[in-house]
Amino acid sequence: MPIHNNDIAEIFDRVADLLDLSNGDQFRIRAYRNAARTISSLSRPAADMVEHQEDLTKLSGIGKDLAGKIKEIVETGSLVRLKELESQVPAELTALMNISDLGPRRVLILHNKLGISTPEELERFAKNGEIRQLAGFGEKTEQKIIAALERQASRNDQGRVKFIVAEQIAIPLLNYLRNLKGVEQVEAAGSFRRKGETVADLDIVATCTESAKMMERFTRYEDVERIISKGDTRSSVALRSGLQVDLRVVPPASFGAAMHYFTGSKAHNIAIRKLGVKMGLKINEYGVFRGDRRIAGKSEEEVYRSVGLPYIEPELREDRGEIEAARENNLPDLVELKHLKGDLQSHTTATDGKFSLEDMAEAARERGYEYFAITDHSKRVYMAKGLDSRGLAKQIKAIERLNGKWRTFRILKSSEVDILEDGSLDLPDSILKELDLVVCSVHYNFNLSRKRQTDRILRAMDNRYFNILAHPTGRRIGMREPYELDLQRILEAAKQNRCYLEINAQPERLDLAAVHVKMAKEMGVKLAISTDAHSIADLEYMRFGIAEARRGWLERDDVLNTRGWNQLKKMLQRQ
Ligand code: DGT
Ligand code: CA
Ligand code: CA
Ligand code: ZN
Repeated sequence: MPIHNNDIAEIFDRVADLLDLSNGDQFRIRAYRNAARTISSLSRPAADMVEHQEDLTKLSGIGKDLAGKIKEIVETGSLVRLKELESQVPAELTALMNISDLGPRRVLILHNKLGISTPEELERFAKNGEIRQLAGFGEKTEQKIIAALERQASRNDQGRVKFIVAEQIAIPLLNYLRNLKGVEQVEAAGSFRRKGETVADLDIVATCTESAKMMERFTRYEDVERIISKGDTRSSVALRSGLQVDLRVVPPASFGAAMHYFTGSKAHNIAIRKLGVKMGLKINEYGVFRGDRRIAGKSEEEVYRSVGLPYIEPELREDRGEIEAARENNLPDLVELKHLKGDLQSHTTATDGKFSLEDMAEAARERGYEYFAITDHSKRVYMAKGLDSRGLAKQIKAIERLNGKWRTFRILKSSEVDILEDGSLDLPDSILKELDLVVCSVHYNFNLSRKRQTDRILRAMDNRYFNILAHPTGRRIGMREPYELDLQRILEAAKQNRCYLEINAQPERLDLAAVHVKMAKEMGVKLAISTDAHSIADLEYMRFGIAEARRGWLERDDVLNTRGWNQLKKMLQRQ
């Protein structure tokens, strides 16, 4: 395996970290860090220099000792000094240092003050809001820690990342590229543009007057760990996060064709190409051709027009009927974020949320919502300190008091009631009848057979106060498979009982998934899009729910919470 400059830099940085953790000499620590910086910004491989026996001490910040260590790394692939240190410092703490933004000093503080030594412990303390209370660790740091932990957890074995992770990586990269000299258009294509639940790699299409220079700058982007290939019009890199990025620079006359081609999906492309063949057209990433003549390619609209179709939104491009619908001029007019009038699932400090009732409500109001359901957990969910009837009654009182404050906004009295194993609800009707809205969900006994799981939920739906089935399949992307369930029967029962299902917008849930969303629509069951927010920041998740809804063909009218309160209220009355 060739030793990249980055590998050497990483080893030096790690030595510095470990020296820091063990209270090492600050001078040595700085020397290692400087050396790491020097090596990582070398324009040619240090391995080459070693091979040609060049004098490494000519490099800034590299003395005899460090030159010897570089040689050692290049020749053996590792460093004895690093191994020594790794055996001296608590091994588990080094795992914490790999979590972004946690330098050795902070790891030591976390270890000494809170006894944290594993990522699991770190997550627990972060989620409990205990880290922000340490000196020098504000709430921002805590949120960063949680995000970093989730980024790690979300990378499943096929190397796909959740959409939100891809987004965090893609947006700064796109901005970086857009600011380069000569760059005209830069857009993400591929599964990322289709808002796939997970993304394997990023595909970027650009036009630029100086394409070779753009490639040069692209491959030097600070997050690049490895250059996989580099050419004048196409390059691929692997980022530190593990995500691969493909960049293609195309002539402006081909931009639309390239966007269409690289947005995919592959199945959609093939279907469009077939349509073209029937009309005597050749369609590829350079354009639409009749013989040798390019008849379209500048924009995607042109490409679609050339085969007699209106523009098809990226979220629909899965060859699941969109081409037929386009041909019949019957494409859905997809729901948008701005259509939503409220959020129908959220939690507060009364259970496992991070903000008070007042703060959550105020944040929802500031988003322009007309209503906002507070759905704290019920008592069975003891991990979240779920509320019993008395606790909920108290919250109802508090909500009624607060609701007096506003004219154009209201908090909906609600609960996320646990569906018990036998299908009964975790709270009695006597309290459910006091609520504006009852959201029900499964949190335990995931392993029941398909029949028992289905019967359990059907029975719950028989309760006349049941309104919305939340996170209906229980999946967590890359972490937990959905439980066994006959969704068809659930949807039939929902339709019959005037119940609804949820699209939970949490980026690792997205539950219902798009194909099931489409199934619900076809069966005439309306869906709620809810963030299940546990903090104010989580209210932002709504756009992921909207993306899933759009991937499932939903229009404004198919979504429960696009309605104003007066209409919604009627829809929540079962008889
Ligand atoms: P991913 O990366 O697995 O999350 O999903 P995509 O859809 O981004 O797939 P990717 O990166 O392999 O390819 C990007 C797009 O390029 C894909 O959506 C459609 C197009 N494409 C790739 N291979 C083919 C192919 O063999 N035929 C056609 N027609 N299009 C292809
Ligand atoms: Ca891709
Ligand atoms: Ca790709
Ligand atoms: Zn829940």
